[in-house]
Amino acid sequence: MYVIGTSGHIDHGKTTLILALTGIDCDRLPEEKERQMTIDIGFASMEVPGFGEVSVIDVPGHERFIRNMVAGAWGVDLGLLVIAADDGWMPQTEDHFRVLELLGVERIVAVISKTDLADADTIEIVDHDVRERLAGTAYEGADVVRVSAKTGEGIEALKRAITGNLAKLSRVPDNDKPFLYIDRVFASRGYGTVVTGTLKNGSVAENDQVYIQPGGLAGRIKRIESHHSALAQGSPSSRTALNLSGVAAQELRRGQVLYRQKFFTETAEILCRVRLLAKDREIKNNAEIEVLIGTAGEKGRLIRFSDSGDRSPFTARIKFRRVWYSFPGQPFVIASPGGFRIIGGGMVLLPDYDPKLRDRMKTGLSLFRSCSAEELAAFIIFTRQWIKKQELYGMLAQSKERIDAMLSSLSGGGAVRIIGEHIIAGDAYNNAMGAIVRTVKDHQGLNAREVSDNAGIDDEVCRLMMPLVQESHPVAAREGRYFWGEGRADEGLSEGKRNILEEALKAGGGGIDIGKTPKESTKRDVRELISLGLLVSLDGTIAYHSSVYEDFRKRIMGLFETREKISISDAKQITGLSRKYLIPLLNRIERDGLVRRLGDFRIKVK
Ligand SMILES: Nc1nc2c(ncn2[C@@H]2O[C@H](COP(=O)(O)OP(=O)(O)O)[C@@H](O)[C@H]2O)c(=O)[nH]1
Ligand SMILES: [Mg+2]
Repeated sequence: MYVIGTSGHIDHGKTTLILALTGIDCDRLPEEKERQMTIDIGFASMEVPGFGEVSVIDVPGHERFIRNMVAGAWGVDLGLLVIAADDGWMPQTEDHFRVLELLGVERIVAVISKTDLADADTIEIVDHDVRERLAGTAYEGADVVRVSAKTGEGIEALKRAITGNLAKLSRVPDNDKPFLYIDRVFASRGYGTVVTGTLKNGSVAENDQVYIQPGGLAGRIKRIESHHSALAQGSPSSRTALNLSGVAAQELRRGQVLYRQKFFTETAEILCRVRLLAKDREIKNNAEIEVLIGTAGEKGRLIRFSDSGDRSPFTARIKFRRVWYSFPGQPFVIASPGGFRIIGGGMVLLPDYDPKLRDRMKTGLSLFRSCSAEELAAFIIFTRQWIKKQELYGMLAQSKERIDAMLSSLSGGGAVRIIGEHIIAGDAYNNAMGAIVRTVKDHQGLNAREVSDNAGIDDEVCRLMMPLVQESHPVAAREGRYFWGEGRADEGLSEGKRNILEEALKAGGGGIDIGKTPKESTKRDVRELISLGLLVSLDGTIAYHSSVYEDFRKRIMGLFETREKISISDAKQITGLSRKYLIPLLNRIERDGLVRRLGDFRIKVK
């Protein structure tokens, strides 16, 4: 489902246009009737062929009601930017247009309204002006439709443009993490507490347990309505009314966010990307601002993060007066305190600004090109250096599957390493590896905890990395304590051992067969070389030089780039080994935990 929303200067005919499109008068408040002016957001819906019932939101154009305008415009999929033919593009048209862009509204249709009040030449000039203003923005080339709500001229053409533009929208994301910013609260006689809002990012069902912040409230969904029909399930991107049990209407208000599973971070300070509307909307460092996000608004101070000069966009911290809730990638609008003037807007990069990570953040900013979800994930992992998968799932608005896909793409590019349930930034992994190796070298016989303390690395990460350290370095483990071996292959080994290594290297895939060696001392040397990690034992008797083993292992694991599972003959082809060596080699790779058997095939262990 999709949500359409109007925007534009006051008196340009937005509310009248919605009446003409839907038959619904959105100016429902007595004060709105009296002053003939939209003060609060209004709601309607229309049947669009092929799309069913589409929600329509009307917003106030008056600059005094910016908060309400943003509360209506967030979550809109298709914007109708209304420009009166007799008045042209006005300051509020410009502001609203920029707000749509800042909030990431995907498409717009520009509507030249009140064509009955202007002559053909004037309409032509306005049309030309509108197209020119759209050029070079996210909405370049948007449809421009001329209508008169009074005569009905152009209304059918507008309906067709709406259908055409809805068809071009990308699919509404369903990340199974639904949320709804509350815009209205009722205490209904028959039902109890009812909240309304635009449902995004997932579906909700009857009986779902939901949480509401700020306030730390929890409730259960008793009944779901959309456009006055009861539904068993609420779908994303539609106006939704939720009848809740377990929360009283008095505890609820516009600006609270309702969600099912946690991915909003409670925060008093964020790191964000800020874009100013225009040069004259400069924000002084440390200035008081008001941040409008969803239907919420909160005051705070904006502090420039890096010396980006006067250029916009720039990176900044926002310190809020009170804690509130956000997620990476969430768009917002910045207004002057009191919400009288729109200054700019931006996007949350990190919902929990931590001064200790300042240097990592600074360096990590270079990861951003388009501020995609994947870049945001990479940035979080980079600044934290490591994070548990579970924590990342609870921080991002994407589904677990999407996050896993992003992680595998990031790990494919080397930006992150995934070890079990941990995700480690690529550079942090290398540094940790270096620190562990230095520590083990300098202090013989430390246990894992002591290694992590000495290396200054998280205990759990260190424990996870030890087997990987051992794989690539001569580190032996005895009874939970780590020992640096006699050195690398080229250092300090006895002549006998060096000869064995040389022989093993020359033998390549033939390896060396301990069973064929009569000499006890050679057998002992081989066993020691194995414990140093310089030789790799395939089975009881065959051992490979570690670099030979590495080479075969890489070739075999490389097969998984083009297939899900590999057969013996696949492995045979890529290694050129006979079964005699190939089977023990595959068994060794299996013991290393990289593959497992599935019938006659080997599949990759994730
Ligand atoms: N002549 C004419 N007047 C219109 C038209 N559309 C709206 N109006 C009038 O313009 C005024 C403002 O309209 P309204 O819909 O409240 O504008 P909004 O502030 O953008 O919502 C009202 O008096 C409307 O009757 C139109 O197409 N033709
Ligand atoms: Mg209006």
